[in-house]
Amino acid sequence: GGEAFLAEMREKLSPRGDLVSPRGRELTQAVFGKPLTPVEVVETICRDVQNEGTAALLRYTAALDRAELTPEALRVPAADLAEAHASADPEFLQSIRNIRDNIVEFQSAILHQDVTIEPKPGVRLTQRYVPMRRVGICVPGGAAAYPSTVLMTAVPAQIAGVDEIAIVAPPTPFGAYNADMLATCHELGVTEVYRCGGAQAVAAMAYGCDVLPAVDKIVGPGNLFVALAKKHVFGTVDIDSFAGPSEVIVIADETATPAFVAADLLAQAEHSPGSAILITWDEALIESVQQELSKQLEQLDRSDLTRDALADFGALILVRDAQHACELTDSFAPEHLQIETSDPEGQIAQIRNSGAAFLGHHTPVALGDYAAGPSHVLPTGGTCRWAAGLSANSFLRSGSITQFNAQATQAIAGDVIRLAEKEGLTAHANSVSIRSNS
Ligand code: HSO
Ligand code: ZN
Repeated sequence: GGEAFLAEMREKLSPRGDLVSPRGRELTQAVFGKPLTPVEVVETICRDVQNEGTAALLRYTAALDRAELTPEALRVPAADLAEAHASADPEFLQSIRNIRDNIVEFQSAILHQDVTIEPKPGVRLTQRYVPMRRVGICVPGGAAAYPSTVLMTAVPAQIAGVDEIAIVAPPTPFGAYNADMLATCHELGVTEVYRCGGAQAVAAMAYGCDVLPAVDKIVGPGNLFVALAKKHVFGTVDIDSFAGPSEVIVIADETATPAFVAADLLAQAEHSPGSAILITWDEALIESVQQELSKQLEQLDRSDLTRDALADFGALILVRDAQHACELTDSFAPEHLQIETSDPEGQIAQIRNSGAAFLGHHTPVALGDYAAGPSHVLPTGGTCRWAAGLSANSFLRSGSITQFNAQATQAIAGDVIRLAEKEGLTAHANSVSIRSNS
């Protein structure tokens, strides 16, 4: 049934760093002199960038991204950012400002606030949140340009109060040479943008080099190599998540509009690879959605890629009832969940696991991708069982602050000393008794 099918789909969607594809064999043979798995490629690149800095970053940018850059050309000049902004479509810039306002409003509202309690006289306990000093953001530039990713990562970091934000984007027309992406950076006041991508950019941000000072945390989407590199450098820096292809589960019933449901599935498949799964207990809906899919596919710019993604990672699943739909969804733990039924609130209450949920007939995922306010950087691959989507809080770290006065220390001394003695740590015990006996 559905359970086994979805488990198989999970498997198929999970990023594999341990396999050499035919194309990978050819490419790694040419660049590294022998066939390497993606994990081996990333380990090699990260080690070289750590040891050699800028020289290795430039070498891999030339070999893998086919861009011969000087050290000076790695950073996008301020004049280029200003120029992209000056020549941008005013309506585009107005949309960027509107969206930024939406993100600011939501992210400010959810930002953690310091908490202080005085549980006993003379005891002050605080959990405080401090922004990270410097963060790095990966913006993709392979298959499409993503000014929206700049918004959905940089604005939450700004709301958190991060001092320095560095953006890396591959030196491509969809990446660091994309005027819309650069104009968005300028509009948001992001001045540090670098023309590099892939594992080499992640390594440069983690270890730092002459042209690109090290960051404290690396966030943002990317291909398999970016994801593996983030995993590799985790521990030296923090990362947001290990991300795979984008996914949606749409739960729909007889109240759903087939054309809407099909449009939502296609929007996800368009990410190619993107996984789009419909779960319904209305048999007629499967049929009508199928018809809409074929009809709408014809009209899409990326119809071939989208059709392939649907064939590989798409599914229309018929279940017994709403409860069955919720159980299946929960076990799949989708990045995006869309509920187009008569009772979306009732169903979301039954589902623990989803990265981001979109309720009702008028809330396509695209609203969240582009404009609503929560970030579109979300846990994929079932990791929303334990990971959260990116938010302003992702750029804070918490720390505790404890302060006791003499009386309060005296009052708690007996318990501390008893435990310290149990552990055989007499210096610990002494550091308390020396105060409480005086
Ligand atoms: N759905 C993607 C984000 C995105 N969609 C960007 C369009 N542009 C991952 O949540
Ligand atoms: Zn999307």
